[in-house]
Amino acid sequence: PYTEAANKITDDIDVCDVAGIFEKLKQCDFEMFEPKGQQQYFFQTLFHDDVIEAISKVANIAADIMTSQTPNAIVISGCGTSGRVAFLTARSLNKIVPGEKFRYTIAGGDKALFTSQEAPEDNRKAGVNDLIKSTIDDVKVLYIGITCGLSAPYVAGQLDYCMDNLDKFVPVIIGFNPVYLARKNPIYDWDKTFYDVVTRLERLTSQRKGFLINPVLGGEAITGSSRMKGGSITMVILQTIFTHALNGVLTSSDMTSQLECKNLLKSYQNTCRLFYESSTTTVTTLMTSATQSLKSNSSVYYVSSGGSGVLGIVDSTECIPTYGASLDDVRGFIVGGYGEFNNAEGDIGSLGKNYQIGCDDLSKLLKLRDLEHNDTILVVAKSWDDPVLNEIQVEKDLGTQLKLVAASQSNVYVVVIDTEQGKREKNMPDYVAKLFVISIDLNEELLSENLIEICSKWIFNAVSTGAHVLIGKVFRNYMVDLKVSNQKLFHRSIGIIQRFCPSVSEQEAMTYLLKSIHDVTNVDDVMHRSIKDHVLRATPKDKVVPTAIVMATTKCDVTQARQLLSKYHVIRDALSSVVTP
Ligand code: F1P
Repeated sequence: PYTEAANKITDDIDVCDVAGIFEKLKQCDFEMFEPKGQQQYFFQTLFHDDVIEAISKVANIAADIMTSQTPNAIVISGCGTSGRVAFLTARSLNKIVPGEKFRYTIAGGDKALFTSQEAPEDNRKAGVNDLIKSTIDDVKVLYIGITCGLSAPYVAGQLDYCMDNLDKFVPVIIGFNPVYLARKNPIYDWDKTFYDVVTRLERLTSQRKGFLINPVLGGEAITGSSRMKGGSITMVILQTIFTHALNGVLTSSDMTSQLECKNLLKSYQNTCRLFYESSTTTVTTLMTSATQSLKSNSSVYYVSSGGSGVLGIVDSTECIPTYGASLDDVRGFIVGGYGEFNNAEGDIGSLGKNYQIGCDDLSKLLKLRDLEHNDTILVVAKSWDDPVLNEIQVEKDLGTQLKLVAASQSNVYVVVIDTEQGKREKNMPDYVAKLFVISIDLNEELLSENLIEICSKWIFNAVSTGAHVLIGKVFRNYMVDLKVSNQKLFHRSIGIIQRFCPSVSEQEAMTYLLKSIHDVTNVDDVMHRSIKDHVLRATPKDKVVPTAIVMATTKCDVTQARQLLSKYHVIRDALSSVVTP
């Protein structure tokens, strides 16, 4: 699948310096709008007529629901980053559309907004139950399921349920593979695969009873890391649908409607270009600082307000399963905490520190931190009026703490993304190491908040990706130290092992993976177990895939492989010692 394919642009990202990494991330993100390489000749991309037509049709249905008086709803749903983007979208639209019509469901519930909960992604029954629960009182529901890889069982279950109940649901799927590359692996406890379900949807599209929005984006910068381009284009598509719906789509003809959608999409493309043209120094400085922090066992903290606050939290959440990062390496905080976050289950801060997301939580955390730490604190503001800029003034609790940590080794950076060139209203507190202003000159009143928000996502994604690459968590452009925490990641791991040991078959690669997961030299006793069992055992374990790669390349046993890895601090160094170029 294209979402799991390695991208040629980032082949050697692991040996690049900050400037090189920034350049590659930029080229990869540009591909969201204009993919390079062979796929553009075979598959539809974002600006393909069919994609734009589907977006415009879905916007029409959304507009109907948004203006109707009957109890109708729009449910946006997904797993991991896709579910978090669903939440972000529902959250911001409920603020402007009366009637709380927007809902979200995410595999694993609200816990999954803050920490990775990948096992529930494989649970299609939980998907159905969550959907039924959130739409029990509704007459008509626009269901938008997001799964970048066209793969998540949680979404497959919901989609199938919608198609069984077409009198109530209009199903829409957003993903980034052609249908024939949808996942064909069996889904636990079911006789259908994702492929089966999405081909059923494809048949409905000709009758306009369902919609499929699946442009190809080109491979992710870090192979399979759909939190990056996948998450960004999901935001672009959802925001285009709903902005267009809010713009009064119902009064326009099909042609005009499609043209308007195209223009909205072009605004994002334009913003992406402007952002990358004006942010080189900002992002490379931040990447360097974040790298220093992670190298010295310190942390990277993001602080923002509103949607950018949510996006900072979303970015940090994915670092753990993607890079084997610790819970403390990268964390996000939002001005106003849960009061502002506005998730369905409310304040779940009592579940542990990773669910504590307010500025007061950060402030408490910094108070307890010894001054030896070399943290990077990144404050991203969406304008000079952004409340986060008040929050960091020294007379406030957080500001006072930041001043203290800045006096030691920690670095506090402020980025203001501004749409008005040259407008500077606030003086920064003295402790701020550097203020960056990214000016995005936009003529898009209505979209400007969304466009700035997505720029903050690109900043967070680039900083966390760059820093993890620079501390050696990536080998070539593969996330070799991923957590093997669900079916998709189990299969991705087999692919990664084969990538570095091309001589081993898929079956052999799986054998090495199982040896690593179960710590055995002979897999006879574990082979018959289900993938679900393997995943359960693998989830809490460290260095599962690197261990399997070492075994596969050197033909050693699991103990020897672990011994070799323990000699190295850096995964990349360990693997380059055994993998021949
Ligand atoms: C959902 C997801 C990703 C995450 C990881 C596990 O993927 O949670 O967001 O990064 O790859 O899967 P998808 O269903 O959107 O393809």
